[in-house]
Amino acid sequence: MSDTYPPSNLAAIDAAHHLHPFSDMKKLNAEGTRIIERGEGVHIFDSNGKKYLDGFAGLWCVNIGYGRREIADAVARQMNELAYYNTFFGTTSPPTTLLAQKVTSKAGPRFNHVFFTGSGSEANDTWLRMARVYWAAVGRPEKKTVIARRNGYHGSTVAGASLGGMKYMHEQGDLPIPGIVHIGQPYWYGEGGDLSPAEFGLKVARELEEKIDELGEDNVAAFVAEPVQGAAGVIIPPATYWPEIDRICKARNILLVTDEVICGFGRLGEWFGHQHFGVEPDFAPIAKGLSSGYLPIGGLLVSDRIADVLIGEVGDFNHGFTYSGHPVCAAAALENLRIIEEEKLVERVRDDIGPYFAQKWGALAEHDFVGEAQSIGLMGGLQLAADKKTRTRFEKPDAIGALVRNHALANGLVLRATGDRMLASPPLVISHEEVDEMARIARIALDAAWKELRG
Ligand code: PXG
Repeated sequence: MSDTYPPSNLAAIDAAHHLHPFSDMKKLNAEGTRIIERGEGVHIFDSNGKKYLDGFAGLWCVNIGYGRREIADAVARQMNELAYYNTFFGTTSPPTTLLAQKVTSKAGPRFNHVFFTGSGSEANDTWLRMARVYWAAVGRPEKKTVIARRNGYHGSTVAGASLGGMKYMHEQGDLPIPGIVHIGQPYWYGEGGDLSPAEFGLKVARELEEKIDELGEDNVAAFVAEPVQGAAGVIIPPATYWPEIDRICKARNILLVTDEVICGFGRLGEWFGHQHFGVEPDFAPIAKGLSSGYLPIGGLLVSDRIADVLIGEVGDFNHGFTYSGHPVCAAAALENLRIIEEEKLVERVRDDIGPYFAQKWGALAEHDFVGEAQSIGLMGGLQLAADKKTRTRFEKPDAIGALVRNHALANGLVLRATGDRMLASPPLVISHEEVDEMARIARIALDAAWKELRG
């Protein structure tokens, strides 16, 4: 039990007072929450002392692993020096400004500015407004509509959830808001039918062109997508997809937004996902791996095309958050980026642990239960299938994913389930032996679930 927070009845207190995100509270309260007390490297420990390999890096974010003293020290130093100051009225703090320099230096020549936020959702809200401000400033105020994707995830604020394409989110709270429309996702396994992945990639990319035609190019501000869909199930687009999207956005003068909240900071073996796919976005929301989740901080990378107009023509952009550029969060992020650089974690994902993970995760495709096992960098998606030969899916996908996840958990591995897909996104510091361990437990979980289902 934690010495700092001693009550032994935390689960009861939690049930009485705490509403959890994306949770059926009646069910959760009946089952009781798991209380996670400690983290070290790629492992977390619950209040019963049970150890788990965290194959999900918290929530896609703990890129440098748990328990890094350097971050705690940097945070304590900054808190003692200056715990808070804002960036609104002509002020900044040293770590905030240095973080702006550092993070833009990793994003390639087109990005020289960042707008800080407290989260990925706020970063998405920020570009939605900034894109419309940009088009108005260049004399195209009618370019307002944004095209996003079915099953995209861009956060939980009103704009974030509207940009996202999760039906179960739109159903709550009267979303999406006007001015946001959705096209298909490059999910070949589930939706590609008889087309080859390459053909399907082109087909769904061209839905963007069709939607632009339908709306009128003069009315469309931007297209937003995650380089690889995360929450939807680690959906890795066919190789034909991104080059076609990039071509269409350029040809039709539509801003391209790559939401890098998950893919940024080494997850795909490059600093940012758009670099992996070789596309040229105008905006890139960031969060998660920016601080490895040690403190909440996000931001919006703003390309020169936009920044030049914003700075040169717009004047005040009437937008910002109390915690935009929070000095302590910035100090944590700065130290996190120093660690990623010093330990060459991005290169490690590209050249060493990413390929090793691909081998071990990919081998899970041999299982009777697994239709497809794909990965990119340290992001893995496992498609469960009722009949892998015919790509037939289970009738109750949520139940199947939850079954595998629960068996993994019981055996000491955290994986996330999205419907009938199992998701992995371990810390970038994971060792080869720990990848072996992940694959070993995943296989045990698949076997146990298979036995439960098929006897
Ligand atoms: N964009 C992307 C691509 C994300 O994955 C956000 C924006 C929003 O970031 P904030 O910091 O506002 O949460 C995210 C967040 C899941 C899950 O179940 C994924 C996220 C958040 C919560 C749950 O996979 N991603």
